[in-house]
Amino acid sequence: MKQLDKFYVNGRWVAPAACTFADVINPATETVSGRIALGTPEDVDLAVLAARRAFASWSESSVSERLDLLGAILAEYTKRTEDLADAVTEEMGAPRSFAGHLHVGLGTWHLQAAIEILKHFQFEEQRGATLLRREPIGVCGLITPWNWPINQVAVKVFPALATGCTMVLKPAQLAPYSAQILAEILDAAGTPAGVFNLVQGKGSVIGTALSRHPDVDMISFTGSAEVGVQIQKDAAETIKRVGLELGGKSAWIVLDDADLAANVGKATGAMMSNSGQTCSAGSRLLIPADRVDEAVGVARSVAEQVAVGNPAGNVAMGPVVSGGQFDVIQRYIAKGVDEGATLVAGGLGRPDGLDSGYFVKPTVFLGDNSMTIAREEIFGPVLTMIPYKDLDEAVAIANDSNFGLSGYVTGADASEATAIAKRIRTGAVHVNGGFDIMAPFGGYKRSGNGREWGDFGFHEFLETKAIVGAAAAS
Ligand code: TAP
Repeated sequence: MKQLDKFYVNGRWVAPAACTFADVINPATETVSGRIALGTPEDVDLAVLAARRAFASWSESSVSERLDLLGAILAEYTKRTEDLADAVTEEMGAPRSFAGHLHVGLGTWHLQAAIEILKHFQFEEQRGATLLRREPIGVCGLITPWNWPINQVAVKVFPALATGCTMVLKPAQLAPYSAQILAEILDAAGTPAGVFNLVQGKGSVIGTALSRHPDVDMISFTGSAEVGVQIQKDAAETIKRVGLELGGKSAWIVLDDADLAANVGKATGAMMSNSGQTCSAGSRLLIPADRVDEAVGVARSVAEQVAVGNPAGNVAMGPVVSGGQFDVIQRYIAKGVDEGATLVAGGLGRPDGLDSGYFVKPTVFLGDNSMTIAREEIFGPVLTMIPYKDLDEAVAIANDSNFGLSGYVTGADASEATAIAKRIRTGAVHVNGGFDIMAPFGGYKRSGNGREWGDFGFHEFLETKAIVGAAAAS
């Protein structure tokens, strides 16, 4: 039983201001795996004060000092990868091998990317008579969700460190373990006191206190649109920058060619990974109307073969994160049936043989884009297949969404797929499974306003200063 009863503030593990605790539930067993202390606004004040004091020197640190620190963090992170993977499996239920390779792997890759970018990043640039300087924005409040707990923390903490910012991290209550280990890693790497601070607790308390805090210069938030709206309201009074990475309802367009069956299979499998709890998941699968039967047959067969079970074992899909999330997903599945969508695979209830744990059946519907299951983010292993008559209609359906996070186009002709990708109004489109750790990640429309990953992630944490008429560097 884990006991997280200290916060990391000003380079030390300190007792919280008040002694209130919350249980952490293992979603595979529904049993209590540990307890975390719940912070108060007083804890936030101390952490922000530490970050403010540390900003004076860290913002002036040299690139080589920051590279030394990031290198030391990479060494410590590498030592703790097994612990991190165990933590992710325990806190949010990702299969252990998947947690190790992808959840923890993404943290390594983002850290390596930050190091490479920092080596060459132009913090100063002479443009005519003006010296442009990119300066750290200041003290940052980082608020993260539970679904990719290390990745979401990594894409904020590493660029913030690299650009000379100081920070207070508030991870999701449901997934506190991996963030706590990350704080231990930063401590072991010798992060200067106050540069990184961690306060655990409720979003409505810690998140609100950070968003409203007069001495926090920026909030970087990943999570739901509803909370994103609230944070913007809370931050408005102090005019702080608010970076938002929100939800999605991304379309995956399968082109009408010889690769159709293989691509429907890939899209269905991808939807079920991480139990469908991925903001950029291709949760609307757009298929040619005259090949519906073939596509439905492939999707059914793939969904029915997904091995669901104890994430410690050799499974493709573990549980969803919590009882609350399980109930939300069940309601969406019921709504899909009520609204007349055809159930292709899965459905209500747990998979056969699983009587406890928050396990959901890999579920596929055939429906249309007006249905709730096509319009709202379910955040579970539920795929909605939608037929299209021609490519103009496919693009129109893809763009007919309040969200604009991601998109996918797969087909034999990469040029044709790329031309379609250009017409989709989202922050990213993946052609034939393309993946790039340096590519910017973020959304159009209600999917947010920022761009993380790669050098775009650095710009999130920088202010631009113009020194007009600056003396040329000697
Ligand atoms: P949320 O409920 O929005 O929670 C995200 C974080 O915000 C948590 O740490 C939460 O704390 C905190 N929070 C809650 N209320 C707050 C408030 N009033 N002020 C400040 N912070 C507050 O999201 P979730 O359920 O954890 O994650 C799922 C959502 O995140 C989905 O919509 C998903 O699409 C989105 N997401 C987006 C992306 C990108 S990059 N676009 C990536 C991953 C996830 P508690 O832990 O106490 O609730």
